[in-house]
This record gives sequence, structure tokens and C-alpha cells, in this order.
Amino acid sequence: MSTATQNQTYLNFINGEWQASSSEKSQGSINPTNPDEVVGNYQLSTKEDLNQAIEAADHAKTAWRKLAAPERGNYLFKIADILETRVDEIAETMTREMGKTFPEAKGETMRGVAILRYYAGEGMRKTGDVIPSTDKDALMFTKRSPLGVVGVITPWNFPVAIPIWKMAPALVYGNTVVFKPAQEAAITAAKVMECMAEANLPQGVVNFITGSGSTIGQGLVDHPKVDGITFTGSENVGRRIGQGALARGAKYQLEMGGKNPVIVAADADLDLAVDATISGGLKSTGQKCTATSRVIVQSSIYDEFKEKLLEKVKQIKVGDGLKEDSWMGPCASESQFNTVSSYIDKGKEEGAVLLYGGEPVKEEKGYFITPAVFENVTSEMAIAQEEIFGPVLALMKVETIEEAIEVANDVEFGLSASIFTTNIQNFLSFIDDMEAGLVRVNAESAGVELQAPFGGMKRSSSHSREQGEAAIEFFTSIKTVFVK
Ligand code: TAP
Repeated sequence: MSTATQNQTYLNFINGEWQASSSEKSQGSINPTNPDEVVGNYQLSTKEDLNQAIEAADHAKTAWRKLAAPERGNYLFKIADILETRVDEIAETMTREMGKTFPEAKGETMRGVAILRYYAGEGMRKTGDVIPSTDKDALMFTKRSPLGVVGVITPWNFPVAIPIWKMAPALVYGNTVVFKPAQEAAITAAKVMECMAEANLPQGVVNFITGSGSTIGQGLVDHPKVDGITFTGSENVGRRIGQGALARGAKYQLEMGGKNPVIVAADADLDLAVDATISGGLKSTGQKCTATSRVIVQSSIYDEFKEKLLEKVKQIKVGDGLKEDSWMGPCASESQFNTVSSYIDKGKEEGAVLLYGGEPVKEEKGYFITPAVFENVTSEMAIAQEEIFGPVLALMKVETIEEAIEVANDVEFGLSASIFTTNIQNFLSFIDDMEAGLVRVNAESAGVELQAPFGGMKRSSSHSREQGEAAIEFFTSIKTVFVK
């Protein structure tokens, strides 16, 4: 594997050109596996740079909207082809920059390619309906219009897939974009932008600008020429963005945290449930909005499940995501490591029992922590209520499936939930009663296939959906046309 990105400086992409920030300042993005390594430098942009990017997107929007949708789709096919030739390189950068293992990073990058192709095809699908009029001489139909300029604000944990699942539908439905990635994954995002730039989209259609959330992110939210904001990230930031966008009448879409349960019923295939709990909870070091964090188990099989789970968790190899034998990489940053460690302390203080893990890996320089398993966790504890965003599983014992669903619902988030059961009545109750946007039966908590809607209930989401056909609802408005 190469170290080609090391210390290279990446620029903003504004109005079809790579540009340094007017601040003349850049910042290094750190490798969490080896904090002495700078993966690359990104621009610390200013409001002035942001205004330029927004003006460029605004200027480009009419011509882009008027381009035939299949032609817009063709640009996405082109970007997909370019990205596909760089999958290994971009995945390697992702592993260096935010720590997820190389196979996971590669899977995510390939998903980015598939999302681009899916939305490229959307350029050839219908976007309106003919509605019967009571007037026999009239034609009544709906037509979709783009919002205009869309601000895309993304987190560090899926630095390829999330920006693409926002930008691809934004573009194909005729919007122009200003993209602000998370600083902690800015180099990976810059490489996605390179693929877009190479596809030669018209000037100003996609603009890329790095810098802090408080300056660039907030600036996008507040700018009168930004017609829509699509955000994925933490709940605190999301709420603030929602309020800002609402105050000036911009459309917004928020995908935020999760506190996802898995229910293991007495009749479950226990080996399947154990493997899925581990994979759903600990892959990507638990840094997924859909990660399993609460494991709610029926008492009659609790001990057997716990023993099987612990046996496998103890075998997990934590290490550099670029090494083939590593199953789990580091926390993505020092602050993430500190947050996870403080939740582990809090869990112990609140009376939960730490059965295994939660320790820094002493032999490693980076922000590595062993996967933690708690038991005797009750609903009022912080580790049962708050999103930890780390490799921590909280075991909770219940008697019945009704109680399990009640406990599963006893949080303010509602993103993803799974049940393991072979009883049809159990899973029908679960599908009906579970307050979550993604409910899964005998399958680990995870995202969904890209052609299906993705999003949460309760505090997890602003209730619009991403991915699949559902994305059109956010990225367009309906025009109702009556022709006499
Ligand atoms: P955040 O800290 O919320 O950051 C997300 C993005 O918002 C970053 O680009 C950040 O910029 C920017 N930002 C920060 N302050 C802002 C402000 N005042 N105005 C506008 N933008 C601002 O989240 P994160 O730590 O990157 O990601 C982890 C969180 O994302 C978790 O809570 C996780 O659950 C959530 N997440 C949710 C989903 C879905 S689909 N529900 C998927 C993945 C992740 P900088 O950080 O660069 O300053």
C-alpha cells in the first residue's frame, strides 16, 4: 500500500477550479492508527470562500436545471466509472484517515459507485403523474422542480457513501451543490471530489469547501441563496441546523443519531444472533448511526447467549485497519476515544458490570480500545440512553417479548432495530410496535440496500428519507400543472 497522500495539500473546488482558501491556512488530517502521521492537509476556508462557492452554485443552477435529466444522469455514470478505477486508493485513504478496516472502506467506496449508477438511472425515470381533471378539456399533471442550491454537510464516519447518497440525487434532480465534508475525513472527501471534477460537470454545479462546521457549515445554513440543507451528523448540530434553516424558510433534511437495540428471543438461532450482534455493534468500531448498542435478551437463554457472545468478542483482533488480520480499527480520533472511555467509566459508576474490554490497547500508538460488553444495564443509565458511537454493547435481561419491545422503545432515538426469533408472532409484533425507521428480522442492525428508503423516527431524523426513490421528496418540490 502506498503513502502517496501523506502531507499533500488538498484545495477547495469552486466554480470548476481548485483553489486555496483566502485564509492561506490549511490543517493536517491525522491518522488515528498512528497520530504522528498526517494523511493530508485540507483548506481552512473562510466565509469569503464560502460566498464564492454559493455564488458559483447559484449562477450554475438555471443551466443545470434546464439540462435534460438523462444528460445529468450521464454525468453521474461518468463519475461512477472514475470512482470505480480509484476504489482501492480511496479506500486506503479512508482507512488511514478515520480508521475503519480496509475491507469495510472498500465496501463503502464500491457502494458509492453503485449509488451513483442508481441515481444516474433515475435521470430516465418518471418524475410526475397525470391526474384526471373534472374538466374534459384540461390536462392536469405534476412536475418536479429542483430546489436550486443545496448545501451538503456530512459526518466523518461514512466519508464516501454519505456525501454520494446526498449529492447524486441532488444533482440528477437538477440541483447544484456546495459540499462541506467533516474535517476529520476531509482528505477522503477531497478524493471523491476529484472524481467529480474529472467528470467535467459544468462550472459551479458541484463546489467543495473544507473548514470548520461553525464557520462553513453554519455559513451554508444561514446563507439566503442556499435553498436546501441536507445534513447527517450528531443530534446537537442537527437541531441547530434545523432551527437555522427553518428560521429563514429553507428546506432541510436531518439524519442524526441512534441508540439501536437488538432483541434476542428465547427461540432465536443463538449463533446467528451472536454473530449479528458482534457485527452490527462492533464493525467500524461501533461508529455507525445504525450500530447495535443495546442487546435485549430473554432471560431463559440469557446465560447461554452471554457466554457465546463473550467467547467471540474476546477473539476480536483490534489493530491497524490496513493489516489483513485486523477485524476492528481504532476510534476515529482522540476526542472519540475520550468520549468512549468516559462512557465506560460512567457505565461502571452507574452500576453496570463490565464483563470484558473497554481498555486502551497499550501496544498501539493510536486511539485503540478493546470492545466492551456490559451487563446489568437498565434503561435509566446513560449507556442505555445516549449514543456512545463506540464499540460498547450493553446487555439487558427481560422476561417476555412485550417487555423487550417496551425496553427497546424506551429511548428518544428510533433509527434501526433488529430482532432474532423464529416465531412469526414475535416478529409481527416487533414490526408493528417497534419505533424505528429501519426494522430488521434475523439480520444485523445496519443500513439498508441503496434502492430502499433510509431514515429514522423520533429524535433520529427529521422524518424525510434518503436513498432510493424516496430521495426525490427532499430534493424537489412538486409543481401542479393545469392546462386548459
Ligand atoms: P457532527 O459533529 O454533528 O458533524 C457533522 C457535520 O456537521 C460536520 O461536517 C461538522 O463539521 C458539521 N458541523 C458542525 N457544527 C456545525 C454547525 N454549527 N453548523 C453546520 N454544520 C456544522 O457529527 P460527526 O461527529 O461528524 O458524526 C457523528 C454523528 O453522525 C453521530 O451522532 C452519528 O449518529 C451521526 N450519523 C448519523 C447517520 C444517519 S444516516 N442517521 C449516519 C452517520 C452518522 P466539522 O466536524 O468538520 O467541524
